Amino acid sequence: MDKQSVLAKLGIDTVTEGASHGSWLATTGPQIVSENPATGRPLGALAAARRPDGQLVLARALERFAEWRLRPAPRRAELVRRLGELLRRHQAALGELFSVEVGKIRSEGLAEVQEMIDICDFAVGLGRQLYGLTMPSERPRHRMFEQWHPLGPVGIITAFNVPGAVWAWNAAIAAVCGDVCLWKPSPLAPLSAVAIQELCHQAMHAEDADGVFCLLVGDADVGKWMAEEARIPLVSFTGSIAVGRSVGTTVAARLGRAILELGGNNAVTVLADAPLDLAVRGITFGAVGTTGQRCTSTRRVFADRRVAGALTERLVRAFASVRVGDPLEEGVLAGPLVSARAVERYEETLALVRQQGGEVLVGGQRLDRPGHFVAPTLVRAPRQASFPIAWDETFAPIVYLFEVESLEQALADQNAVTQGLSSAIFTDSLRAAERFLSAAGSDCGIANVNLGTSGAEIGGAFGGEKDTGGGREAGSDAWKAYMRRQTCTVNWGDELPLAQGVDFPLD
Ligand code: UN1
Repeated sequence: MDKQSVLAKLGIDTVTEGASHGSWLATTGPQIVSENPATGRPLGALAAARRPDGQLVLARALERFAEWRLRPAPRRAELVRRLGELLRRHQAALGELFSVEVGKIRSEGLAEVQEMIDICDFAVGLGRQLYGLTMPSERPRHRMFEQWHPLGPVGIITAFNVPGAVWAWNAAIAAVCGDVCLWKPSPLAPLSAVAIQELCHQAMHAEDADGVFCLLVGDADVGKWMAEEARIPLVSFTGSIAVGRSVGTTVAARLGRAILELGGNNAVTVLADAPLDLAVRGITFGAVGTTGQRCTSTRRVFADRRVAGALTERLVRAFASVRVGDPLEEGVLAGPLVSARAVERYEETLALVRQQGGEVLVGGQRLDRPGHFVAPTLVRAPRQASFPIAWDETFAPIVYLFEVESLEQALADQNAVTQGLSSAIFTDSLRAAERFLSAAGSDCGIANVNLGTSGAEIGGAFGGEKDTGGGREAGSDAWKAYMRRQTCTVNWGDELPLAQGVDFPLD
């Protein structure tokens, strides 16, 4: 698929600028080149935004915020509904652009746009559900309640692997909550961000809402500025644990808020009574989907020794049957990794796997063709305690298969790592499933029974514990992070009774 035709379908002639507050700004930073990972060839280039561009965009966003926060939430939601409509209209073209720019297969590109549409729909409904509670006051003739107000500009920093949906989880909710957004996408996916920003312009301009959605395509320094900038009360960061730790501490030092969605090291436990068909499909999709580059991708499998042999055999067959190739080609299930560096990391990881006693059962090498292709890889691993490589997340389709004696051992090993994003168990035992979901079970933000670790729906709150950062985005009550809570008490009587019965006589 030629880039020109994908962008043309989205109504974009040329891409040159990397920043927008509703209109494009002439940025002057170094060139950011977007590359098609399936060919290694450039797709386009634009001038990066720098700190001064950020300052300018923030100033305009703050002006918009002063007005936007006073529009009724259902009216704000109406504009998010329009954005959802535009995403529906351009679903195929935008999905293709995701495929061309980051290498996900067509179905996953389309699904990502679907996820953006879904969160817009969710946010539209939320526009009439930003509920606060009313509490009984202990004082006579007093009314006590809480209300939720818009927070201000939200900094959204996203990763290459989900070039649109993670922005949408944050931006659609933030906009309905009355906030304005400054988005720094991954420099590996700038064209996708530009295309989405263009749709934002179309949704917002006619209703005089430019500046609700702003874009800053820049390098790490722009992200650092967002973390430091006191006028950005909330920074939502998706990326590595190392960078997230630095963003989190920088934001905390100025007493700002951060939503951190960092690395996972997601495990599937397969018990002896597991429905094996489901387990094989769930593990294979979890490992190979998005070429192993989701934060929810399956990295570790703990198989009860009674079923390990049969499971291994079936996984070897499933992995070997996965067609790797051009992500837009029919029948291909795994596209390329995102960059040459990602292929190097895959190879470095496999060298350590072999050094540490892992046995590659299928895959284990890069493919001899242009672009950044690698084979989905299944590794038979020794005990996790003596296999340190399994404690780190490698963003590639590599799965470690461990044999365990019991559910207890699987749980202990699953939870032993520092990350805590997603987890799953395959079993027909109600008691085992409930044990897994109990307070003494999986310690992850996501815990599934008889389905894999990846592919969460937007209706739930998404995020994880421990080094995954503790943030929650998307559905459930994640919206509360994007607003400020105000507790209010109104005295409608003629006296001033004090709480807790304090007596304070004044003549
Ligand atoms: C991510 O990789 O950062 O649950 C998010 C999933 C997707 C989101 C992935 N809905 O796999």
